[in-house]
Amino acid sequence: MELLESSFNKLKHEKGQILISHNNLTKENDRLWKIVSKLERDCCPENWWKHSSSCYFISAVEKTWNESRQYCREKDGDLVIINSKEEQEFLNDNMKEGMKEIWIGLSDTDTEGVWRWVDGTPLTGSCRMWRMGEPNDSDGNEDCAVFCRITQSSPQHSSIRRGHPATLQVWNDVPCFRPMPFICERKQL
Ligand code: 2F8
Ligand code: CA
Repeated sequence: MELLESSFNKLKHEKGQILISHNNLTKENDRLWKIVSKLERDCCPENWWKHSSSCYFISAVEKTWNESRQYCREKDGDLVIINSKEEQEFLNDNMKEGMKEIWIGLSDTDTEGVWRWVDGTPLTGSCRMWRMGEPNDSDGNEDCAVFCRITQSSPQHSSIRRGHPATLQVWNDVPCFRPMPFICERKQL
């Protein structure tokens, strides 16, 4: 009887210890999840750039517009949506030397002449940055938009560097099936 009682007390004590450990581990688990979720909010994946509240990826390979979009979506992003001239300048500055044209998340595939971003929002007045004469749907076959990188030899280059009002009118419509590099954007949580 005494032996049973002593075993019971021992087990009761062990149960208490286990409950305390369990509580401590639960607290530690919560603390670590908070760190993980902060890191997910603040960090971008490897080879992506953080800017403002987004992560950006500029591809080295070339794909059609649809394939590019699929690639970005597989990485929890989409082709880039450009909301400001400042974002446009950031992208231009981060494109690699030698890159001329690069896909952005803008197309008029659904309705000719109605340009929409990949999230379905229509292209609005203040942020339309078409090159002069574009979009022209050349040969009736241009439904996807590219960003034409401004280089030192571009006519816009000197005025940008002198800090003139933005002359970043650099979008063009081209055939969606052309292989091009592309820019993905992933909004941070
Ligand atoms: O490659 C298609 C592209 O060809 C020309 O630009 C190099 C056209 N520009 C003009 O006609 C001024 C683009 O509109 C056309 O998309
Ligand atoms: Ca065009």
